[in-house]
Amino acid sequence: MTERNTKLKSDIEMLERAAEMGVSTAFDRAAELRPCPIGASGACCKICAMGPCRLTGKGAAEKRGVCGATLETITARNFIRMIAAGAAAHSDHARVVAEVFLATAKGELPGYEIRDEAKLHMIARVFGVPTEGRSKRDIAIEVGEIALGEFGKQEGELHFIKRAPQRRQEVWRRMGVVPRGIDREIVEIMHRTHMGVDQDYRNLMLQGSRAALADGWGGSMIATELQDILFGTPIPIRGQANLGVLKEDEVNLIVHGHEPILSEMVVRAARDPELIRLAQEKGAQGINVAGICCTANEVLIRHGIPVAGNFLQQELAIMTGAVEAMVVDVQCVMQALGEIVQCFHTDLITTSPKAKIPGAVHIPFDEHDALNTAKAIVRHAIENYPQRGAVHIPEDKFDLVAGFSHETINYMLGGTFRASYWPLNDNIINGRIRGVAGVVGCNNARVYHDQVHTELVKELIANNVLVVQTGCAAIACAKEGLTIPEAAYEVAGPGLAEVCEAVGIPPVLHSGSCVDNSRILIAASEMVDVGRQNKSLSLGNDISDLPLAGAAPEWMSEKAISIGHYFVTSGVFTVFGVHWPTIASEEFTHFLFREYEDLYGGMWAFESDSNKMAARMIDHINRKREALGIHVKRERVLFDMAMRRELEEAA
Ligand code: SF4
Ligand code: MSK
Repeated sequence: MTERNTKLKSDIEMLERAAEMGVSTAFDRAAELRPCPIGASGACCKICAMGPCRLTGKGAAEKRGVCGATLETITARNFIRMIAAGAAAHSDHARVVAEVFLATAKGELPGYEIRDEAKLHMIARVFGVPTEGRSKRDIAIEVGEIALGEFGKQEGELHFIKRAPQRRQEVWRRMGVVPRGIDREIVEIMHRTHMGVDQDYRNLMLQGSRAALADGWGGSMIATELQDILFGTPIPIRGQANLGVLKEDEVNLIVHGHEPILSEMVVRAARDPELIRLAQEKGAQGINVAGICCTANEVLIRHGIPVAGNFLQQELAIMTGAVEAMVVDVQCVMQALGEIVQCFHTDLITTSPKAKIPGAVHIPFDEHDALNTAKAIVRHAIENYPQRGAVHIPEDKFDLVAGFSHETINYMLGGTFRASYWPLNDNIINGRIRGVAGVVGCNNARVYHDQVHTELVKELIANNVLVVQTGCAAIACAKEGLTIPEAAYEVAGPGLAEVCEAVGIPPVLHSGSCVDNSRILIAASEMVDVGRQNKSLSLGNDISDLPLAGAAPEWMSEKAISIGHYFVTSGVFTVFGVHWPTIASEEFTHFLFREYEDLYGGMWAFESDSNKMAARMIDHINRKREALGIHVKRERVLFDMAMRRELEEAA
């Protein structure tokens, strides 16, 4: 086997098996199929039949498409179409959650329930829904109706915009980018980028920003909050990650995709005593549910379900020969799975009317009969167990701790009675923690699997930067042992290690799935709010004042561009790896990389090398510290467990 883009032992074992069997994986196809340099740079326009127009070569900046479109217009149109697709994916996921939420509130979906009443009340307050003396049902119905209304709203502002710091809201209003309704902003991108409409890159980017904000502070946030109310707000939970979580003597059922509406029910169905008995009758010891991609994160943070792998391991999980069924819904599911399963007894089960794959068995997921549909899926997997052939499961699996929702971080830092971010601000001000970084996003077969994530994160925590993670990035670091408290002593800098030890958290906090990036927005807003309440703990008046940076080192999906852009537009310096999709236009790229900071306080950057990426993020954090006047370490007593107890006793 020639070298492939991975150094992970378990990947290599599976790739060797694939080579022996003549099975092609994304690692092989990436080696065989060169990416198109024109498309990758954003210089190709194919939005009308006079094209595709490719503005390449020397003097490309002076060239025009057949219609006269410039390189700036073409790169900007391509870029905001990525935002539209990413925002649509997150938001269509959120719409399903809102529909299920509302139907649950009305008592129409017996399998689901309103679990987190405290969060229901909190969201009701944000929506302006009265709670006093009202039943849970009535409050939930009104919350559900408002949430669902956010998608088709034509005027006004999205409700969750109010959760951002006042100063940030003013920036958005000044720029005219406050989203009106989620669907409207996505549709308007598709209209503006149609042939012959908006041909001014600055104007195109206003709509790109509005749609990205409709994702982060709209669709994604609605998905996160309503999922928490339905399935429980995550608290720290132990788990394991990597292909080694698959079991040789149990029925292995993998859940893959994004929406917990399905996976929650599969997890519940797999615990059904009757089905466990059936599995035993078929010769298995039990039923092992494991996850891939963001569905894995959803069931990990709420149930501790093991993670079989991240994006680039979906095919490798099938290659073990130990998977009876892989059940998928939407997003990040490779079409190749439909072919690979033909070499094994594994069934690929699609469940969404929006996502069918040749080679898969389709079992439509019916929310009205959710548990029974999930049981049918589990039964299908069990029936498949006796068909298993030769199995090879890599041994490697790693312990992890996940479930750091914004509420949990609040509680862990501040304690029961005074849950607050103020100890975090305090430790940033006293210099023990240099700043905070959100490292998120996908894997990409064009770079070494997980390596940019893990190297970047190790460098950041060694420099006392607390890292918050979601998505496949979080799984990458879990597999490197960075999401357990012990990582603080082994890898983190002394200041961060001290705080982690005092509070009892890992230096890398796994916060959930891709839609849960909205948790990072709320955490950042809270850090600003703490300073509003207590000036001595102030880290500025806006998210853009915080010593905070973001990165998606191995991004591949359009959702990552939407996420990156809502972070930038929210005031966060954000670095992406792999390649930069507008690089063909110096002028447009300069707009995103430089001028955006003047407009929004946050800007984009590109860096493929993990060390240089870390250096740029740390430089940015240092600049913010300097602007806040906290760059010189101020000696303060560490807010430790004893002090927390004292505070709680006094409260
Ligand atoms: Fe070419 Fe203009 Fe058509 Fe794009 S819109 S394909 S640049 S003619
Ligand atoms: S699953 S979007 S590969 S993070 Fe959310 Fe992973 Fe990226 Fe999909």
